[in-house]
Amino acid sequence: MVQVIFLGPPGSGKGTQSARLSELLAVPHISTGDILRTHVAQQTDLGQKARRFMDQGDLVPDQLILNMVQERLDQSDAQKGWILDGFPRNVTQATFVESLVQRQKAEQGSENADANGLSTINLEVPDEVLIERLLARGRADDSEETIRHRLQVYHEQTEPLIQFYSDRNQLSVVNGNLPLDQVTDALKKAIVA
Ligand code: B4P
Repeated sequence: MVQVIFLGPPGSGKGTQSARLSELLAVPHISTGDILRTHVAQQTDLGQKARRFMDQGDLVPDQLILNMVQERLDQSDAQKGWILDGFPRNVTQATFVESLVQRQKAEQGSENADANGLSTINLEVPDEVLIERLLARGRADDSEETIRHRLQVYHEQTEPLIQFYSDRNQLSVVNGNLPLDQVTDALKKAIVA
């Protein structure tokens, strides 16, 4: 089973590379940002609650995110593996995924559990390159002020996950500041299939 978690700051290429790898590895690309944007566009209850956090570049509260992710991971296509893009983004979310992966391993039994490959990848890109990329993309939350706030939130809340996964010997670091194909090649080598 292929399970990939993408860490990395906003604009590091998580979404771009997840879409490519999803095709190559034939597992679903699960982006919490994309799911949230669909909820906002459809004006669901969750979308209405999440919108102001997203517009300001803050993380959407965990109590809204965890249920949403659990529902998505319960769907049948996610039973054969997944690529998580933009989740986890803080230690509470990482602890949630960890217990979910352990439960899946236990359900599969010890024989198959050995084949269970979780890869956590940190895409590294300097802040000034991220700002340039996101300004060029120009999504609703890509104004310079919001980008700078998202980077601050990333450094404060998401960056500690680098230590979380390196303590567990589950972290690979990939240079995301290279042309797209070179990043994809490096990711293919880093992923435990
Ligand atoms: P996300 O949708 O996850 O947005 P992101 O981190 O900005 O995007 P990403 O990193 O995927 O962008 P990509 O590199 O593909 O989150 C948006 C908001 O949703 C958050 O601020 C938060 O409010 C909320 N949210 C989401 N998940 C949450 C969670 N788990 N908990 C709480 N809140 C959550 O693309 C960036 C640009 O770079 C593109 O234009 C791309 O073409 C370009 N690019 C990519 N790779 C490149 C390369 N190698 N060279 C040149 N350009 C490249």
